[in-house]
Amino acid sequence: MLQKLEELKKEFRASVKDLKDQNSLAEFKADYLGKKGKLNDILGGMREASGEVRKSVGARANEFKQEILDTLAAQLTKIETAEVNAKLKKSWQDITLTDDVMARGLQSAGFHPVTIIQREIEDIFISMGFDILDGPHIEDDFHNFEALNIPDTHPARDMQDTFWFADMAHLLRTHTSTIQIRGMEANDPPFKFVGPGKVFRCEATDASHEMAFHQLEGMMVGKDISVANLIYFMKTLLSEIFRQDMNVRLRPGFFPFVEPGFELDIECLICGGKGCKVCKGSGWVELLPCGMTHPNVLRAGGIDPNEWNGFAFGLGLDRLVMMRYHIDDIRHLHGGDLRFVEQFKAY
Ligand code: FA5
Repeated sequence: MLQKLEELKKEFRASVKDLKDQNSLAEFKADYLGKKGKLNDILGGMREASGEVRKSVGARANEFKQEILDTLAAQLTKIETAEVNAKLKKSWQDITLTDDVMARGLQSAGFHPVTIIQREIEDIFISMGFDILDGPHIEDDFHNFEALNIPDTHPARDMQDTFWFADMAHLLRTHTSTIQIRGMEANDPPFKFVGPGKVFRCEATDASHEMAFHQLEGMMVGKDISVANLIYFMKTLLSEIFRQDMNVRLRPGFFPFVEPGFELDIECLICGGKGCKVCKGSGWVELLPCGMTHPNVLRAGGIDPNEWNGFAFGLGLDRLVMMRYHIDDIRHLHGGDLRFVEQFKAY
């Protein structure tokens, strides 16, 4: 048995070097160590052997088994390394050569048109002494509705289709008017600020409606603020942004958080007022709802309405961007098509 074992060892050592891939390695292992393999074949005679022989053959056989396992493991590493090297050799790249992308040159990143216009508007308001405020996307009922004079039972809640969280106490803010409340909570009057940001509504999309879009809120609180102040700031904003004569119209608008409330529309610049899918054939685009802050809202923000008053507005930022760049479908703005966004590099 010992002699057979030695012969098998020799045979193993001679042939293991020739194994070139993982499959033949696995077959080889089964051939030597499998149930019906060569080693067991030799050890089959152990039953009839004396205790002394069993002991010495058993010990040698175990050593040999370990040698087989170690050698195959080392061989496997060799084969794997050779396979990886072969792959690398095939797919190597000369990075000193120009490929298609490199030949076109590195592309410099630009700004999204909503960001461009948002920053321009922020600059306009900063130059008029306004602060810039922010607010959370996830809001509570109080900041989105209650404090804005929209109690639980108020029909105006249906005007804005809301994404509620399962607890029915939190929601994705439906408008940036939440920033009015946060601004009042954080500041003592007099103050004036604008607050841009994303808002969310559960509504069907079309050429001028998105589910996630941008607004820019504005609020001014002081002594004896009037509608004339409000109109002055709205006019300044529009003339700075469009730098052209604009046809605008002011009409009454209902929002529970302002009294009186207005809708400031601009003549549609896509069709020049003739009527198109953006303005739904009316020739006018709803852009800038605004009004004088309702006393209940000031009270909810901790401000005494007998001493202070103010105005607020909520600009539809995406629609302003569409008018400024003559974009005829709001869905281009958030479609993620780089060819679209790349056209707006400036800021
Ligand atoms: C509001 O959200 C009020 N919070 C605005 C406000 C603020 C009024 C302060 C008074 C004082 P409204 O739901 O109309 O109002 O939205 C304001 C603007 O956002 C609209 O004029 C429009 O330009 C834009 N807008 C509304 N819904 C969408 C939409 N689905 N997609 C894109 N823009 C929209």
